[in-house]
Amino acid sequence: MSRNDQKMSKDEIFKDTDAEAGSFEFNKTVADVFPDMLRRSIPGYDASIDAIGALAARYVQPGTRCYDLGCSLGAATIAMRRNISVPDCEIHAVDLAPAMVQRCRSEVEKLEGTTPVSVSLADIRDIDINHASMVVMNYTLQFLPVAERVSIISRIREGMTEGGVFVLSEKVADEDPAVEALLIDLHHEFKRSNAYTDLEISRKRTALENVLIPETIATHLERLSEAGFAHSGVWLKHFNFVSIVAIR
Ligand code: GEK
Repeated sequence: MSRNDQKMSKDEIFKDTDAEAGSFEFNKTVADVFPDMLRRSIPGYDASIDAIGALAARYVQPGTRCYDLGCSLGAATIAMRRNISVPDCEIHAVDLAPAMVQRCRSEVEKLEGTTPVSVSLADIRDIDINHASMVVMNYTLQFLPVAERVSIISRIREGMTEGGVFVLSEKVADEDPAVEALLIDLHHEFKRSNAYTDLEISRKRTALENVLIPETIATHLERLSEAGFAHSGVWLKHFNFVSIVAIR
């Protein structure tokens, strides 16, 4: 399956739903429309997946593991698998949502290639990370409690091989309130241009409140440095969405 082959059912979740329906959940309804939702909602999403492929070709070391943490339907897993050019690697994809894991497994089964892939239903906070030359958290850390983020990043760094790469993509907040307001506005304009209505945008925003908690770029870079990553930097920024690369 490629990005372009993924079944693209249209995301209309917040079109008819009552605004008071509750917090956002990664359930079957979301899984069914997920590729469409991500592409119409996250500026830079496709670029992040392309870069994960390019980084896999460059950084994955023979005989090591690759992790896709918060894999959803496996777009990053598929990008890694297509681009790993060294022998004896394994890819471990992990997600907490049963609907995501079920669909991810069926997408992975369709893949050709030699690198074995396991898809696990698990909480990122409970898994072991060992001998990893590549770890991806593509728009996932933002859903974990802020207080637990430092220990997750430290465990990732500890489980990585020397010279391994960590890709961290996130929605971020800006320190400057005026810039923050502008970036939110530009993001909403991006969504309107992708055929979401104002009502859908505002309902989704309410549903994500206290579920998706963005931090500043400075906070992410400081945390990576404190966790012991030798190098880190933003390689992609589109409005209030970034992708950071860190090297152990
Ligand atoms: C992509 N990376 O297409 N443990 C495991 N999974 C979790 C946890 C947790 N504690 N919390 C949330 N998730 C994908 C996109 S989506 C991004 C990632 C978005 C999972 C959750 O179930 C969902 O599948 C994923 O993280 C976030 O590149 O929806 O904006």
